[in-house]
Amino acid sequence: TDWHTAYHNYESIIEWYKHLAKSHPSLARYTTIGKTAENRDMIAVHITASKNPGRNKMYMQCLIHAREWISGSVCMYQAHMLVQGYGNDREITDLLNDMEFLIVPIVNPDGYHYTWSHSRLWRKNRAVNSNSECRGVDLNRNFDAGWGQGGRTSVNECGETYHGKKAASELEVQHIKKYFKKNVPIVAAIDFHSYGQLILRPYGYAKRSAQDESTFAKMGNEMARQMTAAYISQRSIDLYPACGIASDWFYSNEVISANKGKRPASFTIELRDKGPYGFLLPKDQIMPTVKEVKNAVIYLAKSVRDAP
Ligand code: 0X9
Ligand code: ZN
Repeated sequence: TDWHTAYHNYESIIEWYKHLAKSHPSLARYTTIGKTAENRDMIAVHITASKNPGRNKMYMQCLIHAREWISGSVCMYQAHMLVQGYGNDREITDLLNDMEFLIVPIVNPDGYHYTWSHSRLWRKNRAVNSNSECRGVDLNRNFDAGWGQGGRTSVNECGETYHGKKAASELEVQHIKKYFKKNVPIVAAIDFHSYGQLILRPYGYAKRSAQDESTFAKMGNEMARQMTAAYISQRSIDLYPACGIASDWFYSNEVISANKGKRPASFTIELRDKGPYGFLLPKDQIMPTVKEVKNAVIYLAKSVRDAP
């Protein structure tokens, strides 16, 4: 549809999700999960046809990095395809009958707003840092998963990857953590970024392999295969080491113990492209990108649902 051939600002995206929930009351539920420093809402949308999705919950988040606009399009399209597919598409109907999809479409509202109003290539949130002129914390360095342990991260407030004063110092990270733990058990999680066309699995901060390495490798490889354009599946750290990232936290002991011992399949997906346009991905690549992601999402959902 027309909606998925352009990028949309913070306010339009929020209105779109409100409308989605309103027009599909039996499938979609809109909630707010907290406020940002600039008083914007962080929202979540839950999509299911089941009264009791039990252990089958899959989480997706978008726009933790403000400038990665295609990520926002991907969450919107997945929500759209799920509600439209129910009753029309056999596979999606089956999925929604026993699974719940939890979507946080804009993890970084203040940063995203800033990319529309002031600076297209802003990455971090817009926190005021004490003792510095420079604003913003990289939310994908602020989670407590190896926080502050080096790799591609910055202790400098002015850096693009500034990790914050301490782990989970940022409101956005606090809200995501609280929300995630409140909604356990969650069996799969995807954090959407751009760019590079990569399917990344834990860990990002540690050289050791995840306990589920062989399962995650298989899932990652299959997601890559499901996507029509060339995506590469690898461990996060083999791209470069980075600590405090969201997808490592989704796979952390803190989550696993809240999750009754169940370890979520957790991925970071770097969307299109491989460089020519980078963060400024042209509108005509929105549809092909969101559709290839749909195949990966459906595959991962089925594979965690059917897991023993
Ligand atoms: O650096 C990041 O936060 C992610 N890449 S981005 O260009 N979207 O900023 C990748 C994080 C993946 N984890 C590791 N490479 N360790
Ligand atoms: Zn990113």
